[in-house]
Amino acid sequence: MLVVVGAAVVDVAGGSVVVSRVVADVSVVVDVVLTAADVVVAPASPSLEEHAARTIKTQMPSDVRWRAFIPRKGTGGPGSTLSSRPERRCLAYHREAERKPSRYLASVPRTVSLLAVTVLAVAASACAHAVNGIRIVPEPPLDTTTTRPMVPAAHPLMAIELVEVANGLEDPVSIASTPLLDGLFVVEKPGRIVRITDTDQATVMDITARVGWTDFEQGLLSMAFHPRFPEDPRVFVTYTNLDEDLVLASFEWTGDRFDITSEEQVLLVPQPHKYHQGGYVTFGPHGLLWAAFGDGGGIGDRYKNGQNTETLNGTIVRIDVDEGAPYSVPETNPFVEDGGGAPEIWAWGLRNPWRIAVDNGVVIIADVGQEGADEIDVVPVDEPGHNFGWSVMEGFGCYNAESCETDGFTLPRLVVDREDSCAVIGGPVYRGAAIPELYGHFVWGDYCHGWMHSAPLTAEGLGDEVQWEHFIDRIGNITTFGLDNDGELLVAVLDGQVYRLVPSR
Ligand SMILES: [Ca+2]
Repeated sequence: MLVVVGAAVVDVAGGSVVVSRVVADVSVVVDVVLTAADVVVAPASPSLEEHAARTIKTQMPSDVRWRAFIPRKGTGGPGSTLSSRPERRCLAYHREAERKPSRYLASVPRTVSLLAVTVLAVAASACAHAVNGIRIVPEPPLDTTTTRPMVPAAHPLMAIELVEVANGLEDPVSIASTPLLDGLFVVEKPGRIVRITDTDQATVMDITARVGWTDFEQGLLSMAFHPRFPEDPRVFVTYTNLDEDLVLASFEWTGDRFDITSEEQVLLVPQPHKYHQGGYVTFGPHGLLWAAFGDGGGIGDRYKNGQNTETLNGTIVRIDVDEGAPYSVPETNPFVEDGGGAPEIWAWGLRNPWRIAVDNGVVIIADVGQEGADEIDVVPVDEPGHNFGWSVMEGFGCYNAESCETDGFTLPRLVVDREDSCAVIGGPVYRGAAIPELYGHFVWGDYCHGWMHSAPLTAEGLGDEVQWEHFIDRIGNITTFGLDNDGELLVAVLDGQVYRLVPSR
């Protein structure tokens, strides 16, 4: 059995499949002839080299695209050892399959890497008769099912480019903008906000002396301008204070900076541990403030905050910062009328919702998981009271339970497979003009692996996931997405850069 994935020109002749030539800078498998019965088609992956993916035109009669992934020339792969002698060629396949998986893992997504190795192993197997004395051991069969449909072949977007907007930032973790002020505002985790314009990069708030952080997930974490800014000059931020508890506070804009003497504390969320602050703050319909808080840490919800509705740990909070001192709660919050939990809570059962998006009638929560899966949860903005299940559940499975009924829990719309991720970074819903193909898409990425994906908002929540590896190389440690004043998409990486994403056609 040959799993054919990737980029090659394939001919069909007399019921056999001839992998006869490979495009451009992809090295070559010559004349591997198999019968159709020997071949299984894997879902074409958009994570292949975009060049090669565009070049492949051959369609099989079944309207299935046939591809083969072959490593590049000049990297020690079979292309560099090709010979007219079948024995040498097969030996090269064999060696490649046996010895080189790590190189593929470094250069392409894991799934594709494994498939590539499998192709090589099976290619070796297919011509084992020519390699006397060498035992060929193919990789185990692969599960070729996928929950990530490929980008439609007709997709006109060929690439997305990163245009550097700023660099030299210290641990940028949040990006904000407001139409009434030029530039971007970037949160540096140690406790600063930096304003970035076309001509300047200046610190406009520095509360490093008030920010306590002894571990990675703490610090100044996010900011959001009041929706009536600058009539209401407040920006709302979250940070871990010197007691390492999470603070939601406001500061006032003075015209060229935020006045740190104007701080008003809105919420204090005690943190039992150093991890899982969540900490995102944003505004939604009717000018209400939304904030996402993590379970407070400890592996596996040690403090059992996920299902504890008396604490704000592990919840989405919705409050009104225009009424009350320092806030009031809308009467439609789930525990306002009948009790049973903190009145600020809008939803709960979350582990580490580092980012949420409140957009166009829905709330999208990117909740970083413990072990099995990160979640993307999507619920209507006018449906308070969802319980997302942590830590009874993680993703679609049980976590702190031998068995669990899903009754009463809102299951994720999508889970991010941990095979190729470590922490989901939720973004906004893109509504800019530069990349119309992505209009209305919710965007997310992975902190460790630097990939970006998106999916369109639909009546059901989210449509088919689009893997951007087709469009753009992986980047560094993605910490946050953001939007500029024009609604165009930005992304920041921990190394200190902020990029604008622009199309290339
Ligand atoms: Ca959940």
